Amino acid sequence: MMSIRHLRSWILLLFLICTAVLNFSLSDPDSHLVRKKFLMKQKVRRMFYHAYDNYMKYAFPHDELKPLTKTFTDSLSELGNLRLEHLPQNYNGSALTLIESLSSLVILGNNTEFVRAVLWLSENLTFDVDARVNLFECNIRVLGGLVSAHMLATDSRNRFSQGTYKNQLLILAEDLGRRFLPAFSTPTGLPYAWINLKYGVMENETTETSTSGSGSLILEMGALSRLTGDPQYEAAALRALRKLWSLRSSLNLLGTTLDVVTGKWIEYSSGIGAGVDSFYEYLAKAYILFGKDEYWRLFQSAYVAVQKHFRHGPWYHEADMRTGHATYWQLTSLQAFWPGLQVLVGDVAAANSSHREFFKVWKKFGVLPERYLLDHQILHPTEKYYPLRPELVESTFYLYQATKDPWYLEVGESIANSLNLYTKVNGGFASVRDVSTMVLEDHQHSFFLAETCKYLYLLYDDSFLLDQNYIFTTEGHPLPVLAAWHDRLPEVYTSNYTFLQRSNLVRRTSAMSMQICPAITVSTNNNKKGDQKRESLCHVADARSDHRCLSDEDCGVDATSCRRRSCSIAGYCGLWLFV
Ligand code: DMJ
Repeated sequence: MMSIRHLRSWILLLFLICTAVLNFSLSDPDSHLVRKKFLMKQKVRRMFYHAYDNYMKYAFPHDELKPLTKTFTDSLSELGNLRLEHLPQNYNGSALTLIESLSSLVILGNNTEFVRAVLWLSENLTFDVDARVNLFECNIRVLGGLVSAHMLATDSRNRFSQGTYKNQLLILAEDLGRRFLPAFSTPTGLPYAWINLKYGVMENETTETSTSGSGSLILEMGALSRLTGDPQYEAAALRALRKLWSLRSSLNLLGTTLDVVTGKWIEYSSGIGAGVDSFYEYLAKAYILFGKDEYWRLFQSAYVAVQKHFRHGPWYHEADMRTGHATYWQLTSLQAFWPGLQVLVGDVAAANSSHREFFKVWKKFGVLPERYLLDHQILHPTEKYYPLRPELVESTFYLYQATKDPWYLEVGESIANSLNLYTKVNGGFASVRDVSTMVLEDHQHSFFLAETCKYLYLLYDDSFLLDQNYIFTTEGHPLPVLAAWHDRLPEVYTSNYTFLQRSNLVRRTSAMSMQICPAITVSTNNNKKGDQKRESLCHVADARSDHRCLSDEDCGVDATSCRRRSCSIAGYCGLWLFV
């Protein structure tokens, strides 16, 4: 038996060792970072469960939580339905927030709850409901949520006990996908924006749709086709995307809204925000997921046109697709996803400079207002709200993946602190109705769980990304990049892998690193010596090799910051006259 004196000495020794270890770790910047990440990850985990548990308690199986009154809203038919038309009579929700939470539960490592949720959905979810829904919203939230969760349920990690999972989520996803198809029966192949899940396209349905609504369905519908072996979903989405691209202007710009029957543009002004955003995003991500050169070509032309015509320093204004002339000088909170997309294509410097400006506006108000008038530096008179959107933290996550600059961890911390300070209430997280007063609104949007919390968490713990490369849909649902789905894997990515040797295991530092496009070599002539290295996709080389120019158009875009190059009076391309 150990004497009391001996025990005391052991305790003292243990105490001294712990203090020494703690002192050492506090003075070591690396372990300071590890500790910070750990604490932040715990904080974000608490945020997610505060939102999730309250949803499950007060709203499930309805669509979304009303956190102030601790009730629910069956909002699937309200998404994108600003005038709240044709709301269903007998619709009791589709557990929207639960579907949106599935992939986040996996990323947070909660397989037990994931399995419970999947089994509940398998037994209870039906799409045979008389509800008119927005095709785009239903695609990114419900179809995307189901397809992604199906892939997570069937990956090598065996989350289910033997035989319990029998592709139930895929069966539900296919049922939903089939209900989408009548929307595509238009003369142009562009889908109607609205579809009744039970009855198809309704009589006298509006023929107006948006660029993002009709042109960014390819990830979810493509994945559905690959998983089911039924090509019609991918074919419908691709046909719509090609048609949309064929309607671009001579400047390679698209408008915001158009008619699905005539294919005529309705709103010629557009930017990178509402109504257009995910169109660009899906061209790049479709290339990453499926490896088709066509997506890359389209993306490259579209991206360069955006950089040329919308970009003004770190900001992006809106412009008329026909002339490229600026229309609205506004920051919209949806635009904040753009730096994240830029990271994916290697344009990190430009991403960083825009991200900093968005964050300045976040700091100014405490959250990001929906619309901010850049020319007057004031809030838009009516769109002063912040509905818990994820875009800024999404870009912060991508930038941290690309740079590992700890400053982005601080940005994430500041975002999390604001969310806790201004939007956390007893019954969940509430949207902000007016960022100038911080008056709240009784709504916790499902994307808060699908995206905001997920990207915040991944910023501090990206272990989910270590063994598998994923792309995230526009709603934050991960889809694995698989050689079997990809036209060019593995050779297209192998040279860019970053490896880390860890106890005999060769692992990538992060699977996201595979997606960052390296400098691209462009052949300027048949002779190899003429090859030029471009810093990124953003760089448009001078049209003429002697750098002489007749107009600004001849001068391309500078890669480092994507500044537009201009033609001097003397007829030479240069940055000294950039706009
Ligand atoms: C989400 O539904 C998606 O991120 C979509 O692409 C844009 N809007 C919301 C979040 O703000």
